[in-house]
Amino acid sequence: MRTFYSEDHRLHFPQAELSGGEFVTPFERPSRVEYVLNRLRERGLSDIMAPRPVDMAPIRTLLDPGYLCFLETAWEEWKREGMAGEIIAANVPARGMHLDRIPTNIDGKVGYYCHASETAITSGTWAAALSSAACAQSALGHVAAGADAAFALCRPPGHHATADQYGGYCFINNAAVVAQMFRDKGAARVAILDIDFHHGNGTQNLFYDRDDVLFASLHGAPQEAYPYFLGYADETGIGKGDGLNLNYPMTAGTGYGAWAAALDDAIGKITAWGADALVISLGVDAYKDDPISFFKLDSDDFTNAGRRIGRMKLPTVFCMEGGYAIEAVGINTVNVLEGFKD
Ligand code: SP5
Ligand code: ZN
Repeated sequence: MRTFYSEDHRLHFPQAELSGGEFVTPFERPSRVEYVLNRLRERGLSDIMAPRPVDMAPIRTLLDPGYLCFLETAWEEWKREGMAGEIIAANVPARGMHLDRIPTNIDGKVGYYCHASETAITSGTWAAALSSAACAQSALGHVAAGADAAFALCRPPGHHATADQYGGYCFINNAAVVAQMFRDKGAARVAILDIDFHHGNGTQNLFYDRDDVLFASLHGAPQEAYPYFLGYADETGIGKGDGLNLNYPMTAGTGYGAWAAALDDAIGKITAWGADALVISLGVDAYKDDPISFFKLDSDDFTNAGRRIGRMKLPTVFCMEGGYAIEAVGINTVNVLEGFKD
């Protein structure tokens, strides 16, 4: 399986994440990707290519123009206002306030376009987010040209980003862009299966009312886990999208038995629906030692999960999402890819 990877991800390296009231080195850090690259090479998956330049057209189709303009210019504006540190949201529109009036002040704009203050923007964030999307697009191109599957080693990740909000370490929803491009290239029904520990709120949101893209997510229950305000089982889609949003929230301590049962249920529904292309939001933070998550998967379980996904025999693009137990991120990610190929 070919991997698409851009070293430009390194341009996104904020120094600070607000976690438990402290500034810590962000969990989502550049070295994550180095562990995955090393493991790919160690296992002989050494077909690793740089992506083609990003294609803005599908990104503009899916995302809000004001949001894209904000991401492109935020750092410059922030600095122009004389802000000393990285961009961190401090004021967000809350209950009882206007949700649709965009401030002119950069601090206000940041709050408008952000949903989670753990995610900082720094000078290279936009360039890195574009390189991440470029990896996803090239992986899609490779599969559209006939490959069974491809792996986009995306960083920063994407599944928490909506049409007009960043957060959860995500800026451009790479998996959603791939799904849209599968559609544009003629796939009638595209399924997105999100196995990251966190609910893929951005992806759900982008396709909630659509009947051409099914979204299924296995994640920590929102009562207990970020993103807290979306991801309940009763969110099933709306309008013609009704029935095509499948949430599998699971409680703290969930192990592979219950997790794999949810995975099989999602796979069964994707198959029954008749998907002709598949996008995997490949987070490995369901791992037992992940520092910010609470499922209990072992490394071997990721191989088994990959095998189950592979049995669908669909053209598949894997987009890297989360996973923060850094040394194990490479092993667990590559285990999914190897299981898929078996
Ligand atoms: C792509 C992805 O996996 N995003 C995850 C975003 C998680 N945001 C919340 C982080 C909360 C960190 N608090 C950690 C406390 C550790 N004791
Ligand atoms: Zn995650």
